[in-house]
Amino acid sequence: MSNHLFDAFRSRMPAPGRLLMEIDDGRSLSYGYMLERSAQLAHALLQLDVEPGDRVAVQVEKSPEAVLLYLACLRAGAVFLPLNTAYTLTELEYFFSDAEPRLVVCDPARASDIAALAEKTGAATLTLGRDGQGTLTDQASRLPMDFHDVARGPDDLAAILYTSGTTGRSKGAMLSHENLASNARVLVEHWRFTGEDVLIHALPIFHTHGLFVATNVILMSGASMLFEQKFDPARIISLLPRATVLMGVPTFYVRLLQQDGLDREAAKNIRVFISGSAPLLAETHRAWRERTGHAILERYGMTETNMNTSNPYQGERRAGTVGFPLPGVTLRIADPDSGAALAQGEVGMIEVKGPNVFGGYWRMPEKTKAEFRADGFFITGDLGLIDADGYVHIVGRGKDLVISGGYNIYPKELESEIDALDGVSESAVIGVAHPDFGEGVTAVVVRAPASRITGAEILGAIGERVAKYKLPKRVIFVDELPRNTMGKVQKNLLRETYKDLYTA
Ligand code: MLC
Ligand code: AMP
Repeated sequence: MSNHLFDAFRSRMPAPGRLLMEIDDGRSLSYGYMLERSAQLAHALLQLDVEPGDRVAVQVEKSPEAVLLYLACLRAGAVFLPLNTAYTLTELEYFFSDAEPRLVVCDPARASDIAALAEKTGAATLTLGRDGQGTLTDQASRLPMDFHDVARGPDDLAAILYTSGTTGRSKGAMLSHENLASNARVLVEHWRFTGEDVLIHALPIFHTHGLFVATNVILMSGASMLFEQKFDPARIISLLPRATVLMGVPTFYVRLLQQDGLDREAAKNIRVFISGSAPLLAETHRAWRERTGHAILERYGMTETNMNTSNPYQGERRAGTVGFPLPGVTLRIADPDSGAALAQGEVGMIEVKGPNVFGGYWRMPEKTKAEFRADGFFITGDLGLIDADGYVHIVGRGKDLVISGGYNIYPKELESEIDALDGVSESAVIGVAHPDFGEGVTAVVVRAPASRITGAEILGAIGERVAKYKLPKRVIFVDELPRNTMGKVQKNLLRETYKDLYTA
């Protein structure tokens, strides 16, 4: 047996001397170097007793070495478990206890705190810094530069990515080698990637977009990337003439439009601009076309399913739509309650099936069962319709979720944290239109009787426990929350009341 995903990359790999990444610190890294260094890291994993199927939890700053570690995990048969660098120790403690990793790799600056947490679940802790240095690299640098990849079949796990849930507890989405390989193959074909492409990679590499959509597509086409530690709009403009593709969340495009240097001349070498992870406003699509002459290609995916739909490469890229189901993906619009298929044009639950769709949530068979129909379709929680020309439109969400700058925030998690504070009676967290982040997390809070708790105090208290990007941009105090006759908080009324909060 072969190693399903890594062999797929290998089969498309160019000559060892070809460039894989040019990094913003001036370094360049070839395909040959990637093979040698990921082999050394894979040896190190085996030395650390990582066995096939063991989880390797990784919370490190973006660096080329972090990508090599992902590849080493694949080659060693381990399950890669990337974690947002913004996660607090409270959040990490939950992930470690749930996933029970064999090994935790973290930034040197956080090593002592994280090692103490990891120890509780019996995991060893090694470090990997932004500059690529750390105890893991030290150990790997003494090991052989070739490695016999551990056999892994299509259904074996390649990665677990945690996604928050409507109940406030995060769930680990289990992604197989074939989930990732099939999607990367389809995207390479659909978006016409070749070995000549140069992608500007400015996304974080701990979520689906930057890790699988961007990185896997490059590896699957033998192309290269300009690998940026951070999204810096002025720098992205300066890189455009040397690149052929940019992938980003809508906030990237909104911020780039604020740059003077964005024009047709700057964008003339670009083959395609791709957007996803959150809705791209039709207004941004139009403004981009006016400035650059390019219609942004919008696609739709999620952690559990990888990419589901895409606007066409050739053909009309329609603003406000996410295009057509990708080859191999079946998408239907169903009645949210019964699951019965709805007629074309009707709004309902978006459900998908295909080789891209994950196998289930880690150690949560009941939650997994609840999110699949009996005939195998996954219930995305997104509401949409298919128009007369077959374009899929996302018109809302059946799940209580806020997407801010491409990051998902589940209100339930924040409400539980806020409600637990002394001085708070209850709260409702909503998303409100925000010019930069798309939606701004907003907390509407009812104080407890005689309490004088302030917004700053609330943010200070929960800021110790949840990642910074989840924190409400505003806290609003009210006497009571609007409720329907069943006693349920009417978030639609709150969203309406505060709709101009960030734009007025
Ligand atoms: C940063 N902050 C955010 C935020 N990002 N707040 C809300 N939403 C966000 N997305 C906070 C910071 O902590 C900081 O707080 C303040 O906002 C200002 O930070 P900044 O310097 O403006 O932020 P920046 O570092 O520039 O980050 C913005 C960003 C980043 C848009 C570049 O959020 C980003 O890279 N987003 C991409 C997320 C992504 O990859 N999503 C894909 C998920 S996969 P303070 O208090 O310090 O001022 C998926 C599936 C699919 O969804 O289909 O792809
Ligand atoms: P995540 O759980 O982080 O993978 O986020 C997935 C969610 O992001 C989806 O369920 C959608 O709600 C949303 N999403 C992704 N791409 C788009 C898009 N192009 N338009 C609208 N929503 C999107």
